[in-house]
Amino acid sequence: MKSYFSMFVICLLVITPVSAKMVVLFDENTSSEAGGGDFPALFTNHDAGSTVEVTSDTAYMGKVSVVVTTSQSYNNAMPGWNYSIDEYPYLTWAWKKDGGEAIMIQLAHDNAWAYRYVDVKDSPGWGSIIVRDELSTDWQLNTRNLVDDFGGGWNLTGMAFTPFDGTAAYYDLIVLHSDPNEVVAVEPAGKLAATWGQLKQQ
Ligand SMILES: [Ca+2]
Repeated sequence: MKSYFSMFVICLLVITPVSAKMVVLFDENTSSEAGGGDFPALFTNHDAGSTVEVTSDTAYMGKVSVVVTTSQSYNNAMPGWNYSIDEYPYLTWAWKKDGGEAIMIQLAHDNAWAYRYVDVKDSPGWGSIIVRDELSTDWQLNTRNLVDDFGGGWNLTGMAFTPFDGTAAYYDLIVLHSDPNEVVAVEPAGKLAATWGQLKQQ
């Protein structure tokens, strides 16, 4: 009887699916991500000659990240983006800054701008949550509960990368997910690449 019970438990462990939901907005610029394989093309607005490119020079996860030059690039209505924050309340992203004094990411909610995270200071006074008081000059992983920070009942429709100053800002592993304790990263082939616990240790 005991062995039958053990087999039952093992079967449960094998067949129990990962219940968490997630959307990879950007990691390796693959066709399965929210950029459809051309993430930079989502950013149709560019201030002060800002550029958005995928680079293999540095990455938090995998082989590439996205590099953005000053002052900012954005789109409040990216094609196909209408992600319910009630369904995906957690945003995880990695970033680092080369030069300057700040780094920001802005989230468009139902085509409007109001939700922002920044390192160090919000110089324009747009209204931002300050993630940390020191600039992330090396890769820093962030996870925020969007419902806790901004309330629920809205959809993510776009994004802005805002380096402000310095040379450039780098972003990687931008993921919407439903459970901070579940797997949040997959490799392009769909193979599990890292668990949340492993990510936290990096
Ligand atoms: Ca990556």
